[in-house]
Amino acid sequence: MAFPYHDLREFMAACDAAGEMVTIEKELNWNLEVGAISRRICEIGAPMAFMPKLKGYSNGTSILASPLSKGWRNDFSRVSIALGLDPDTPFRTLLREFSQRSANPVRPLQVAKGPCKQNIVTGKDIDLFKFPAPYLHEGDGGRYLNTFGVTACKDPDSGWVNWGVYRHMIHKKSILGGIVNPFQHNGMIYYQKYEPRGNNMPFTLFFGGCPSTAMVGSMQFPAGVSEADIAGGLRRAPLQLVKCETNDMLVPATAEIVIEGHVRPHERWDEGPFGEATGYRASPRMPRPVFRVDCITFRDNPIMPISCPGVDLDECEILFGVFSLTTGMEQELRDAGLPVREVMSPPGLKFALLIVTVEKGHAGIADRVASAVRASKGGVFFQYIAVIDEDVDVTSLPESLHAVLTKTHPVRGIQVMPLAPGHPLIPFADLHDKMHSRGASLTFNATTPVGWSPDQDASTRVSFAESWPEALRKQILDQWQRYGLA
Ligand SMILES: Cc1cc2nc3c(=O)[nH]c(=O)nc-3n(C[C@H](O)[C@H](O)[C@H](O)COP(=O)(O)O)c2cc1C
Ligand SMILES: [Mn+2]
Repeated sequence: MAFPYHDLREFMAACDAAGEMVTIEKELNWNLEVGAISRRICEIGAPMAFMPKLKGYSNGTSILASPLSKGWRNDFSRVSIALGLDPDTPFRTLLREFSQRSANPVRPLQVAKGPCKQNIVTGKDIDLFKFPAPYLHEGDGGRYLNTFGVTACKDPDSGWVNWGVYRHMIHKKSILGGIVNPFQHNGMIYYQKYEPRGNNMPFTLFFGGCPSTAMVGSMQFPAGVSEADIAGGLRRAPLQLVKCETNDMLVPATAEIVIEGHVRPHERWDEGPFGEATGYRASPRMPRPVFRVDCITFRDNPIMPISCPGVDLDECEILFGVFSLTTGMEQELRDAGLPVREVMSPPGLKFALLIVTVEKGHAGIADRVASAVRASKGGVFFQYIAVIDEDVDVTSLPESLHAVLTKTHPVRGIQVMPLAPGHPLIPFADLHDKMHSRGASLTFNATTPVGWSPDQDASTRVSFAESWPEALRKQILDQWQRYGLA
């Protein structure tokens, strides 16, 4: 394993060696076929697919489908490989490793040149259709060139450059459209800094490079924090970045494709709909910002990574929903001084539910946790928050739900927040709510009320680990083979 990876290709080689990549030699159609394969990979936990032969494309371009979406039954082997770890690394270890590395950022190095400059196209020669943008799901509003690229934009006041993964549809040969949410960092920068001042916002969208770049782009870190530094932390070595051709932002020198351009203030074209990471086509075709392309640079034979969202895991859910929200919310709750044990945004639930286990005996703890979650950037995503005071295994959804649904009083244990912040992909939100980033939220209080005595009102969990003396359990485990039950 050549860790840290210098580019997407070295990561592909590592996955190939671990049986986590298949090259599909058959010619595939970018029109629905690529999307269907990519989606099914996520649903059954198959290897990622390298697709070098695409109908109508003989220009050396190819697709890498579902690069990190192996998260089936808590098996995140491709996330492990991306971090240079054993593919069998347990889920909790992986979460801890991710937290620890992202807390130790490494600043990038600027280099003078790189393979991403092997081909440079500007002006009338720009044609986004030269890249095999797939038409992913039936019902999508167009061909989505970007489902796993990283968009960089710069805060004009502080100079902070944000990297984020936000999808883009092709409108025309040199024009993309995308969803720019006001609660995300690209939205904060565009709507609060460029648009009110009447200025164009330069952007750069890149694909490929070390997989840590798309990982950090999919994750949230505090405003002002450069995702490039965190990528350095994840790979434990600085990224090598080169300057763009038409703006002063820096991108990975080994990126496969780099698209530079600008977003005009107040310009909106109809974009979408799209099959989203909530597992629904959830937001209608509507006017959204327009990304005008000024320059494209790319490697010879560029590989375009794609993600095909849907029910039961995808890159957005795994990287953002599970890894980023779980570790980010845990940090925020600890920073708020709350007696938190573990936090989990469970895989498969599309960041609809946040589970928090807490120490026993703290009055009002469920409301305090829920308020802290709501106050944070990530809180926008959770419609349900469950606070539990038992030592449940938060990586087991049945075990967690057992506690939530048995210990929450259906009337007294529920707290509803009718006007909570939300995002436009929440299926139950009406159009007005979607347009105004409004949701609604509910807290399950599955904690034992303070003052309930363990042998009177309170219930005690019953399980092998909790209901027999340790010495007896050890004796039984030691003899298990002899019972003939192994
Ligand atoms: C494949 C994929 C597609 C995504 N698409 C979008 C999107 O279109 N809009 C969006 O706001 N977030 C999208 N996300 C989630 C963001 O990447 C994530 O919230 C990240 O934290 C955003 O970066 P920021 O915190 O710097 O704004 C996507 C994530 C992935 C992995
Ligand atoms: Mn950010």
